[in-house]
Amino acid sequence: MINGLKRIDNVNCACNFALNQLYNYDFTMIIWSMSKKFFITTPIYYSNDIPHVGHMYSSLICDIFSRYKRLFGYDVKFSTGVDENSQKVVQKAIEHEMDIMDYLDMYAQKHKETWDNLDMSYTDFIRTTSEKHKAFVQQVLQKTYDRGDIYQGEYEGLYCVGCESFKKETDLIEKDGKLVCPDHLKEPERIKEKNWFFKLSKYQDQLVKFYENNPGFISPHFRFNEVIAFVKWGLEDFSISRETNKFGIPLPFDESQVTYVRYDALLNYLTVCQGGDEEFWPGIHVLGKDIARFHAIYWPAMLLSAGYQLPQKEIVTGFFTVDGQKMSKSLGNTVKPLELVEKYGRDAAVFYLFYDLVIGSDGDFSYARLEASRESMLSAGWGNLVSRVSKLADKNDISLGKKHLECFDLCKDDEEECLQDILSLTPVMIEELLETKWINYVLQLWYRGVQAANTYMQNQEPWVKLKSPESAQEGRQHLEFLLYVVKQLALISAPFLTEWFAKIQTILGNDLIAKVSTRETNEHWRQAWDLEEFDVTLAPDILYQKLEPSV
Ligand code: ME8
Repeated sequence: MINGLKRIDNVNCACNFALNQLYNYDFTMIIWSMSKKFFITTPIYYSNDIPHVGHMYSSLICDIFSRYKRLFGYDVKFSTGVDENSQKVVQKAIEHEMDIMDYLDMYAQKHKETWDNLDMSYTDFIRTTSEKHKAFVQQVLQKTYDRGDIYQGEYEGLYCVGCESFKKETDLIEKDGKLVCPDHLKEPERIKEKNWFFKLSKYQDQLVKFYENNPGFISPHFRFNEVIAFVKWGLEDFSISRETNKFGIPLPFDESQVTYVRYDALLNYLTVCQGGDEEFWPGIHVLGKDIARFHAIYWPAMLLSAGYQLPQKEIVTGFFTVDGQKMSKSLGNTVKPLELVEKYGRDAAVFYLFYDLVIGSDGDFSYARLEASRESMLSAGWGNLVSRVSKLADKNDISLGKKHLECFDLCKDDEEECLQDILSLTPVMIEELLETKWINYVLQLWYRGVQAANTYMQNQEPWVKLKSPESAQEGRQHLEFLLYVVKQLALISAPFLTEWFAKIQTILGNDLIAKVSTRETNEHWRQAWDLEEFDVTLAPDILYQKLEPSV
């Protein structure tokens, strides 16, 4: 027994890949479950363009966790937003001959529209030009200054606007005889100005101690090791203000300078908790590997200085290429979320991203694999199962779904045994799987269940049994059982296949199942999960239209 959570000791697990490593507990994750508040954040994205599929991926991780957590009874706060006090955003506005605030308003709106079209269940959308954020940042700056952790110095160095950070020559690569930023392939600007600095070096030992005491702080673990090695190598203080830029938040102790993205952006995570939501902090951050040091070193040090608790966990995602190439505007291969949704549907895009790409590793986004997974796994696998079961049951006037135990006993081959394991899961076990094994794993387990259910249907042939009076009763039992299986699989899929889950709610026509929502904390999902016998008023429908062949 761990803190009241039942260990899954007696699961008869035929499905090796699924459950046999549950004992590799990630204790920090389990600790989240003890509080009934759950707070998760995306990075705030630069508002100089519309979001691309990399942004969509980070945001979806938060969305899926949030939806599951609501089902498990948590009060969820999921925040996202835009990073606006940025030199590159200002430069873009000038290039477009637009007023800076008009430009920022336009992109904030486009970001919101993208997330709304993707049905993201965020609760907070922060803009760092908001008065609330500015006031909070100034308050933290003053606290940090009063502690003696901010001092004035002269900075001379190279600044990459694309990265919004200072660079050392050793960070650069050679291109056409010039030293350029490896990510933006542009020469950084040489800057000499008076800046205010944050005493990062003062926190080196405290950070190392914190990492040692919180081995689950960063996932995946190899990123954690990179961060620790970097900190042990020695930390340098970093500049938090700019003298020459005027777009940012004025320092309360020196109005001639503004603080900007490198300092203010991180504070967005606390701004959203001010004014009533303080108890949600500390939260969990999802972020890309490009900003891992920023989040895992600068941010905890800033919090230590200002006297706040450190984040619970940081989930660092890898980067993906597109059909083997770096995703970039100049190559014209940027994958736009709204185009994906329009062509393939939201749920097919989500399923592909989490079935094919492992959180934390670099991966390759492939249109061909997305199409294949949509057609063969979702359409021919899940869609076919729901459609065949509901049509056949409807045709034979079946109005009940039931967990017939005798049907369990018929599951003989390996695949069908996997179905038994999935049907034996409890909500607590699903929550543990999600937290220890993550979304990819739950998705894969779910898909094994879909395959197993199709195999069961194929082996038992209820449509044949229904035709003869001697076996008709057995045929009806199979269909009632399969309706129960469809219900359980649909409930597992509710947080990631949101559109299709809504369709299945209509197809099944049961009052309690119809009430399940992943957008608000409610008990209906647990109650629906526990239903072993339930009425249905079937309204069969097609889940997935076949895609037009691509040209
Ligand atoms: O860095 N593959 O904003 P940003 C996967 N404003 N994910 C990707 C990706 C790729 N190829 N490219 C980007 C910023 N991402 C700052 C953050 S937070 C306080 C400030 C994702 O618009 C990934 O999550 O450049 C990465 O961290 C984020 O987009 C960077 O977004």
